[in-house]
Formats: sequence, C-alpha cells, structure tokens
Amino acid sequence: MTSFLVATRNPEQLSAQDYARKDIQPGVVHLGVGAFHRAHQAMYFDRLLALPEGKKWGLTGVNIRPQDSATFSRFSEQKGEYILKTMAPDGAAEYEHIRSIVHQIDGAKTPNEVDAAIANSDTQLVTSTVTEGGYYLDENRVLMLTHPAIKADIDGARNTLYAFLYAGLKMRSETSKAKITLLCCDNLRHNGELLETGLMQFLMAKNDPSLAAWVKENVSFPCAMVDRITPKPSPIHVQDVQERFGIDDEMTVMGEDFVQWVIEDNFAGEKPALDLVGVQFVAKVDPYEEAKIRILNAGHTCVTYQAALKGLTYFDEAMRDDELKQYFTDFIKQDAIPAIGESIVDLNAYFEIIAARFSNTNIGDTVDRICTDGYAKFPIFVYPSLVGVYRLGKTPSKTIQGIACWFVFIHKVASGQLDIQYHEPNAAAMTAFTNDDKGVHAFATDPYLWGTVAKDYPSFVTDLTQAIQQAQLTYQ
Ligand code: CS2
Repeated sequence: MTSFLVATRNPEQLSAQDYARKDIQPGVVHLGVGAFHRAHQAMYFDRLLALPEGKKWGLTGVNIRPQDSATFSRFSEQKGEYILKTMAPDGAAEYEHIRSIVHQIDGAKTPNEVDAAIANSDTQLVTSTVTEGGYYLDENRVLMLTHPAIKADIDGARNTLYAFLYAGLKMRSETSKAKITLLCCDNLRHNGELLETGLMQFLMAKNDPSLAAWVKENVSFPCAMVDRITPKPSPIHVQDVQERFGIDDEMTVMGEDFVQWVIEDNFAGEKPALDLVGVQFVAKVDPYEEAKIRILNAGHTCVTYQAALKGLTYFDEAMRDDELKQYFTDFIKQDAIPAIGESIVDLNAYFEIIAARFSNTNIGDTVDRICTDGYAKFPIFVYPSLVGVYRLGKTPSKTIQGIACWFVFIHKVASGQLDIQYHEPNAAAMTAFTNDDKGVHAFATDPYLWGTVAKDYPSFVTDLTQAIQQAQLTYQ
C-alpha cells in the first residue's frame, strides 16, 4: 500500500492529530477492532494522544475471532493506521488520519501476546466491542455454560472475550498485581455490570476462586454509553480515499458526524483524561444509557424490519416513508418515552436529535446492518418499553407492532421471500418460531426475548397474535 507517511494528494483535506507515534506508550488493550471501535473509541484516544497528559494512552488493538484474521492482517500491514471519514446531514465530509492503535495483536493466532499485554502493568484499561451477543448471558444474567463457545472456553479454548480476560488477568494477578479497569463499549444495558457478572461466573466455572477474589479487589467495571452511527464499511469509501488522497486504505471507516461517550467514573487503574477530548465522566450512566438504548437502538430495531418488508435498502429511506416516520414517532412518544418515565435527559429533545440523525442521507446506513442479530437486540433494546408500558396499565401497541413485523420478517427470510442478508448468530434458538402451528406461541413465550411478560400480562400473546396477522396482511 501507499504509506500514510508518503505525502498524499490533497493533504489539506486530511486532518491528523499532532503527535509522533514513537512518543506513545500503549496503556489500553481493546478487544474487537471492528468498524465501530475505529470510528469511536480509537478516535477519542487519537485526540487524547495529542495532549501532554495523553502520551501513555496508546491502544493495543486485538482481534479475537479467527474469521476476522485476514482483515486484521491487512490492518496490521497498515500498522493500525486508517482514515475516518465523517458525514454531516448537510453533506459536509471530514477526513481524519487515525493512528491511536499503535500495536496490533491477532489474538486468534497469538493469544499469549494478548495475555502479556493485559498483564503488563502499563496497561490501565481493557475496553471491548464484541457485539451485544458476545457476552453469553441469559435473561437472568446467568452465563450460558452449555453454549458450545463458552463450554469450549472453560476447557481452555479461545472463543469468547472471557477466555482472553481470564488468561490475561490470571497472568496479571500473578505478576504485577496492578489494579485495572475493564470498560465494556457494547450496547448492553448496565454493560459494566453484565461484563462483571459474566466474567465472575466464568471464573467460577474455571474453578478459580482465588482469581475471582483478586478480580473483586482489583478490577472495576464501569458502565458506559457509546454512540456513533457507523455503517458497514463499504468499497465506495475505499475508492473515495484512494481517489482523493492516493492512499489504499482498506480499513477506512465512515460514520455520522455525531459522537458521544459517557462513562461511569469508576476506574480501578489510572483514568485517562478523556474528558479533555469530549467524553463525559458521570456518577451514574443509567439515564444516558436508557435514553440511548430505548430511543436510538430500539427505534432502529423496531423500524428496520418494517423497512426490510417494504423493500428499502437504506435506513434514511425509512425516515422519508410517511408511514414508517409516523410509526417511529408514535413508538417513541407513546411507548418508549412513557416507559422511561422521569429522566435528567430531555427525552423529547433527544428524540428530535435522533430523528434528524436517522434522516442523514449521506451515511448510507443499511437496513440489513441494523437487522443483524435481532435475537440479541430485542431483549436489550425493546423489552424495557414492552414491559414498562404494561406496568403503566396500558397496551404497548407500537412496540408490539415492531415485534410482530420482526416475526413476519423472520418467516419471509426463512421461506426465501425477502431479498436480504439476515445475519442472525442465534438462528438455532429461533427455529421453533417458523413452525406453522406453534411458531407464534413459541415466539411470544420465549423467555430470553420477553422474560415473563406472557405470564404476567396474558393479553400480550393475543395482542401479538393479532399484530402478526395484521402485519402479514400488510406485507403479503
Ligand atoms: C444500531 C446500532 O445495529 C444497531 O443495533 O442501533 O449499531 C447503532 O447504530 C449504534 O448503537 C449507534 O451508536
């Protein structure tokens, strides 16, 4: 590839933070270097590295999935450098040369290097983006010990982040013994708590109570809310970067201009001064997290399957479709916001911001990206509005409509009637849903998805059945 160091075409259009990589020490290990990490946390750390207090906060980017090794080796060839393009709703584009991922380790190939990086006392922080489904907790926050990936990891394999954290923390507890912070950056409610409970159960399953005791004393798990709409990387941007700057950057990533990171101020190790570059440290993340998950993520989730059923490709098209725009507004105003109740966040103003972001015609966020992994997303994003509105003594009819349309979507995908790539890692758990006679019942009573809603509010099953019939008629 053309080195980033070689003078580029149009250098005035490409911004870069003012630091030399040779002055940077790695202080953070990040597990899961996907597009979202590159567009979000890596950008914040890149800004921090330019400040006098930032020099020891370089990132070590770690791949943990064998299926991502080929892409990751490309990333290592690029020495972890890439261009982040951001697009504002008015079409203005900005290009930033991001260099904060100063080390790269393919943990799928050399897991011991990851252990050494986590154990290194210069490492103060381990961050993770391994997707919502990557934490393997059931509806009662119980680690799925019978899941093949977890089972194998307990026997010493390296499938999930728990296996990497286990080995790295074990080494740390036996060497420097330095305190450390594990910061989850996935869209899970109470994400820090979930990571902590998942890891503690994993350590018990490994039969390592002394490591569990060490972790309890020396590791903190702050919760965090992360936000930037980051479409799936596309060859269009690789080409744009090549044409504009003369750089072959296959790791370039594009996102919206909006970005937010709110972190609970609970660091066992040293705390990076990320507040100097726009991150909010707060005592409690809950209000921000609830607003984001229940309005932005749930809004995406409840609208996207309907958009797919309408044959739309891009999410902003859904915001220009009168019915879907109205549905989105009604879902948020009738169900999501009342279910949240009192909040320090101005929820109506927040909704307006999200609606404007969703309408951004320049980012090309695809419906199929947002459809991905529905089984993991509904319980996190949508369930709270479902149960919350029932608790208020009302019927969450807009939430139920979104759920019903997902069911119809699943059926149409299964019978080959929809031309869409549905990436669903939990497809095996969903086979009963496509049974002709019992599918609706299996779906409505699935405890992972809806907890005890069907038992606590029996009208849910009838309301959902009706909504499914309605959706079947609408999307014949
Ligand atoms: C989306 C998120 O796929 C989804 O569930 O709602 O990826 C969303 O774009 C990000 O959370 C925005 O920060």
